[in-house]
Amino acid sequence: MSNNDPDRPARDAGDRPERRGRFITLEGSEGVGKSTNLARVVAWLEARGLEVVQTREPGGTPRAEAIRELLLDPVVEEPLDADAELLLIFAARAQHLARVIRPALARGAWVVCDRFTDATFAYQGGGRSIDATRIAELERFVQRGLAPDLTLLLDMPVEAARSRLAERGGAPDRFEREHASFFTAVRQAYLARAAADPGRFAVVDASRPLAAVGDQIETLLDQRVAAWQS
Ligand code: Z5A
Repeated sequence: MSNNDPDRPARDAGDRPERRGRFITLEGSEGVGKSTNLARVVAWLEARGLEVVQTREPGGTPRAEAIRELLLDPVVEEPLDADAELLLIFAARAQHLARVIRPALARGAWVVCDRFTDATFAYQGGGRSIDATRIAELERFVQRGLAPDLTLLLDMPVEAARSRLAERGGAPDRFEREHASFFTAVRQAYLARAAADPGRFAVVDASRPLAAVGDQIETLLDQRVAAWQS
């Protein structure tokens, strides 16, 4: 396979050889507190003198953020086909990986990302019922073996999370307009992925007060990061 873009890092066979930093993702259904707690993860890492790149999906680069706008825009005249949605998400991810995530990991930075491919398995797989094997094909094609080292899954009942968002206010985006049953399927898909890969996932009870959630996240970071460094 040719690589004509001089900015594109060399293809990473099995990913590890060119990768020095660590990759942490935060996942969960809408309103569980990912964005709020991401700041706590970043602060914990920076307090240990680590270079941290804080980013999000869909998005993380100007072009990927433009794709995010397409995905979230609730244009009702032209519904977005589920396959088109899936491909747009992986197009944004390819750009994000090439421009931000791979270069950061290669220079030894730690990447903390608000959602990544587990969200695709949860939303497009669980929520939209797209076959997981098709999502996994795109995952292999786009990520070439790169996966998070640690995924914090913030979990809580769907209705309680949705009422947090209602309190926050603002116009609902295209996903937020989905019915509660969609988000129940998303939550179940996330929990199934966490159960299947306990070495990478840590499930956090996000229904508790913010301080308690943050404390559990810090305890998990203490345990997991210490294990990596031993
Ligand atoms: N999507 C997809 O379909 N497939 C994919 O592969 C990817 C994404 C990557 C945009 O993501 C949409 O993209 C998303 C799925 C889809 N749509 N949905 N739904 P997003 O991450 O931007 O969307 P989001 O999950 O809706 O983000 P959010 O609304 O900002 O939720 P959050 O980040 O988890 O929560 P928060 O903003 O940190 O907190 C929500 C409110 O609760 C806020 O007022 C906080 O102050 C409050 N909060 C937080 N924690 C607590 C606690 N512990 N107690 C009380 N109140 C709290």
